[in-house]
Amino acid sequence: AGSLKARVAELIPEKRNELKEIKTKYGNKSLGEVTVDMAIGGMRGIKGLLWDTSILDADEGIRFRGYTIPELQEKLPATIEGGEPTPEAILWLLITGEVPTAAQARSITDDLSSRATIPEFVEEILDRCPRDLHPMSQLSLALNALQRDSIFAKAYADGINKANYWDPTYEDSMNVIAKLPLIAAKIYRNVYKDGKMGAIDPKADYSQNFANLLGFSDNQGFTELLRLYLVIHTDHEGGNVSAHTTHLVGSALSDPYLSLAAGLNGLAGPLHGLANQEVLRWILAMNEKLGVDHPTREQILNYCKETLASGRVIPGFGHAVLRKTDPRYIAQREFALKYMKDDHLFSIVSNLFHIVPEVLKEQGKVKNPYPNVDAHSGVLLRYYGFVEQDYYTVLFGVSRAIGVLSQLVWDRALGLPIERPKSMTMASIRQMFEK
Ligand code: FCX
Repeated sequence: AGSLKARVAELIPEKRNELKEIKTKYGNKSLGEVTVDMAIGGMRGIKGLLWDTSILDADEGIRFRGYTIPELQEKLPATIEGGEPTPEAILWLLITGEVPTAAQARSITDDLSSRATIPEFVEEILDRCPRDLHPMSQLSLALNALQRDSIFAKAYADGINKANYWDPTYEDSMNVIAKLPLIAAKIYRNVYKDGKMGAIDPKADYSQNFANLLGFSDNQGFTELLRLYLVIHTDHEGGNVSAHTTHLVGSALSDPYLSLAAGLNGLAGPLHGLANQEVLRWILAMNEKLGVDHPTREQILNYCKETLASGRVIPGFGHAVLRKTDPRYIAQREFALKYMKDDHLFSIVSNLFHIVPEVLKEQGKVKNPYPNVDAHSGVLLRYYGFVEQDYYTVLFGVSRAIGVLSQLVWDRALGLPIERPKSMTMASIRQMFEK
């Protein structure tokens, strides 16, 4: 099986030509009008980014290099016969655009295992963190500390030719993806358990190693969930906060360590990746307030209305682009129906699926009242005893790294420039339109 890096090197000339052709043929074509509402409203709807690893259709949901999640589950090689696709397989797909063979996916497993070490000083930094420093803050801290080993930063200091920027970017990106489970698991073991952690097993795949490091090695169902989880959270086109930030910071030629750390700080936002933890927190708070384990639909309806009336959002519902139920939610629902159909928290999530959209539609201002990826994930993790919801967004971050770093390699290979949109003052807006 040819190596992933060799395949990338082969693809770069033709992709560079394809981009040149697009610039020549369509460079001066309009992608649509930019209005004042867009400039004020979070750039909603502005087509102003190039991002090849995935694209999001408002009705259909995400396609990873053209494939839907069911197509990934059908076409990508799995570790368990008939089981979930793996992060190694989607990494190959996202970087090359091609479905890997089982041997090619295996070559990624071996390559990542060979890179999976972290310097002692980074372990010591994590060991010094107070337990109440949020796991996402610790993750970003460790990633910035690892930057000392950036191959890109060193190559740039040594005067690397810009035509070769992609190479050290690839090496740093693979190193980061390989090291994230070690850092993430170290944080988990320090904050929630005894601080002790196992070692990488070269015979096990990425997800099994991650499960082992976390301390969930004897749980087949959890490892299969981790495979599905790590695949579906990788990428969600380029405009979401974590992807856009990684791309933006990388456009200044900050190396993959600094770029991803910035992106993960965005993922730690409650309206973005932190919703991953907020959903389960919200459900447990509802049960606690009602003093029940199985709230009735009536009770759930009233709690939703109270949440909105108090000026808070209902986490796990809505989306800036999607206008239908998130296919990443559906994939998790199918996993739950297969592995935990009688779980009581799953029954609450199912009730929310029926109740919340109606409440949000009635309220009238939410553009997408349907559940997103975060509405389901915590309940699945909790079923397997992974109960520490403050940690859930770290899992999201390990997965998202695979998507955004795959694109970062292409940002450099295609020579995308520093990103610098124009800003306006309120006065300059008024002057534009008031004669
Ligand atoms: N509960 C309550 N109000 C909501 C809401 C929700 N789930 N979703 C949107 N709204 C509100 C917005 O707050 C806004 O109110 P405002 O005009 O008073 O400010 C109004 O509805 C219009 O917002 P809308 O255009 O529909 O949504 P945005 O594009 O502004 O924001 C997110 C999209 C996802 C941020 C929004 O739906 C939200 O806050 N959801 C809850 C948090 C969440 O689940 N985030 C995860 C996002 C995603 F899945 C991911 O991380 O990948």
